[in-house]
Amino acid sequence: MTQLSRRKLIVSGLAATAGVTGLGVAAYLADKYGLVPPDHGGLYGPGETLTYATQRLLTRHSLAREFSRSQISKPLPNEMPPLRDEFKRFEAAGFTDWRLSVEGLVDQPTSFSVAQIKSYPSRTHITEIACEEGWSYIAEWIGTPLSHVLNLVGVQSHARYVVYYSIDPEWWESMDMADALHPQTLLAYGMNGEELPVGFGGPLRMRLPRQLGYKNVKFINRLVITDNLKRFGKGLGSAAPEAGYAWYAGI
Ligand SMILES: Nc1nc2c(c(=O)[nH]1)N[C@H]1C(S)=C(S)[C@@H](COP(=O)(O)O)O[C@H]1N2
Ligand SMILES: [Mo]
Repeated sequence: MTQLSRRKLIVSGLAATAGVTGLGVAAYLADKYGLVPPDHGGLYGPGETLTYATQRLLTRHSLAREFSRSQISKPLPNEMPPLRDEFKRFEAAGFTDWRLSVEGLVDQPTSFSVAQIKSYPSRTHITEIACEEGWSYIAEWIGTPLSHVLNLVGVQSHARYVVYYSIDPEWWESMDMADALHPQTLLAYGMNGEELPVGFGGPLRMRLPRQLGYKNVKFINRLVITDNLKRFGKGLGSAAPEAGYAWYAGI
């Protein structure tokens, strides 16, 4: 079944349940469950709202597809050019000074070294990373579940989003708590059995296989937990919608 027809089916099912029809469903459900994405653009960002609301209601606990070792892509595409001087200084020191600061609606704002992150329980998964431009590859990722770090700092009960920043100021994103607490969402530090190469976001990268490539921000050094995305950037939830892409890029 195509994505679209599946979505139609879901919507008509939800419409029957809710006792309303058509696009009214999106507005009704989004309003009822607080599922309006930050880039909804008023009443008629119905496409964004519909995608986000239906995915959240129906697939909140589902896992991204995992693959077998034999399906890992080789050679890997898309190496990145080296970064700016600030990054190179961290790289030259083996990232011993790299910190991930976690702040906002948490009981204990904390700054973690990469070594600390690596000392926590890890998870691996062999998953596909898909760019919005159409290419993708499969790799084995290892990292600390984001949920583990959120538990350590004590996320407050009214928190709704995790905003995450790259050292590269153009790159920042946010995700809701359903994705932040999802077991496959990793603070990734390794790939295909090795240290995460700089080209793929080392020393630390957000890896959330249930969303498109651009949500998988590389070189992350800061997390801010919040209940409202309005005061971040242009208030659309991330840099992506500012450039015309959806805030919620679920796959
Ligand atoms: N800091 C940073 N993170 C980034 C990007 C970037 O240019 N800088 N590109 C994004 C995009 S558009 C995609 S598709 C993926 C690509 O991941 P890859 O390099 O592992 O292929 O990284 C995302 N994370
Ligand atoms: Mo991308």
